Amino acid sequence: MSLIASDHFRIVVGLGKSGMSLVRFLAQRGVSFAVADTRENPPELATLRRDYPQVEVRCGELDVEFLCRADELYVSPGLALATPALQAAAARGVKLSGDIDLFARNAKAPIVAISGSNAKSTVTTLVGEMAAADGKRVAVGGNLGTPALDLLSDDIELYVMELSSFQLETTNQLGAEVATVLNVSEDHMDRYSGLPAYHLAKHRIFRGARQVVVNRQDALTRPLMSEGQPCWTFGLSAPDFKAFGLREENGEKYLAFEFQNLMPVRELKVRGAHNQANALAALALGHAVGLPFDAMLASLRNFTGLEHRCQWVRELDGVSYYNDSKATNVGAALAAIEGLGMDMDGKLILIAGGDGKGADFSGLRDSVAKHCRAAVLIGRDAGLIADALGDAVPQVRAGSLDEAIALSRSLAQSGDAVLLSPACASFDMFKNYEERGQLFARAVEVLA
Ligand code: UMA
Ligand code: ADP
Repeated sequence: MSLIASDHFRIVVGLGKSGMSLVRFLAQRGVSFAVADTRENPPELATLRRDYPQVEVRCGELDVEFLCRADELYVSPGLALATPALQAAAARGVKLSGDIDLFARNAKAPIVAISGSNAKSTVTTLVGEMAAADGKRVAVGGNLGTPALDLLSDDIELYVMELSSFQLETTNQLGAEVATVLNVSEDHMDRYSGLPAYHLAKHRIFRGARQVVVNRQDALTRPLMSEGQPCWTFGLSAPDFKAFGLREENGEKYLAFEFQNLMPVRELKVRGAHNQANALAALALGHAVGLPFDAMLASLRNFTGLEHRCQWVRELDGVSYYNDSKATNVGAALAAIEGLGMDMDGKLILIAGGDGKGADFSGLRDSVAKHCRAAVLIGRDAGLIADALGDAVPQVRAGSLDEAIALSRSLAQSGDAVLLSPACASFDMFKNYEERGQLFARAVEVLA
């Protein structure tokens, strides 16, 4: 493989999962490329050196002169486009793009594209299960699990893609069959100048979409510029034309499409109003790509939810314990507090805190006051959450997750629930949210 600078020379910037999928993709197609990463020892360095020893790699601070040898940079999602070296290269005419653009150009089957601040993984998984239940050869991935380029195959009949705002920043033309932004609330404020910039990144998902799905309860999910495509909506209100929603009849609440009741809500195994919204969103997306209702409803009946998302762990002394470690922002924690809080007679003991990513925690105050008996705060930004909650509920600080669990147990009364829903990323105390959730679940399981 030639690595000589030419009109067709690319540089893969970032050597994590996305970067390594780009390397495999470009190498298979005989494209000339090199790799750069700001880290001295990026995660896939050993794999690259073993499998592609001829590829030039530059680790450490990005060198603008080196980047400018390329006509196009494929930038990994973890690296902000605002990074000065990338901007300097762009100013000198180097094109910035990413793996999702390449994926979109090479995918031969329709794409269901799903973004949003919360519920992406849940809805992506559900739509994937619905398509599989209909016998479709479906590939599911993106921000969730397998990087997009590793999913490409001529056999696939449908791609169901979870896309983050980071991935969408470098996506110029997706051309999805149906695209949605499920909801918009603050997240990643350490990377964006504010909510408008984050919102704009998410809305790139609609570029070239043939159909769109919109959340009726969140105006920020409407495409900023309509291209006149068919628009399906979902929301917790009663539906009318082209809409999915909830309808109550004879004391029974149903998931419904237009004027047709599809299935009683009580048949869902997942709890909370937010999960009813997620079921409706998945139905809307599946319907847009022609999945039949019987297969979709069968998947909904079987779905028990994903690990670390409001997952019931056990009951002890009349107190239930829930692991919602995936609640890494305020919007997700609010959905759990309200979703569980409205569904139970007792109160919640909320365990929250960690790396707040620059978030404003004041939005938690009213829901915590309404549904919580106490808040147990952990991690780097415990103080910020404490200030935001003020006197809404009694608060205690814990130095570790184990201490937080012990304190929560002593504060809970029979009929209450202990909810780990941190509203923060985990990196100040744990490897990732999975480790935080697993340690919580394990510690709760061994409580005597
Ligand atoms: N990094 C550097 N220097 C570089 C490149 C990356 O320091 O030159 C750092 C980033 O700041 C980041 C870390 O390395 O902290 C990983 O970044 P990456 O772009 O190499 O990440 P990948 O391993 O390619 O994983 C990415 C997604 N990660 C991010 O967007 C941070 C994964 O989503 C995704 O599963 C994977 O691509 C495959 O598509 C994870 C994630 O946390 C689950 N996503 C965020 C979220 O869900 O909130 C957006
Ligand atoms: P994402 O992939 O967008 O992070 P997940 O499905 O992994 O979404 O869920 C992340 C968090 O969001 C979990 O804590 C979950 O309880 C919460 N959540 C799930 N559905 C919703 C919703 N409709 N609105 C707000 N939060 C939600």
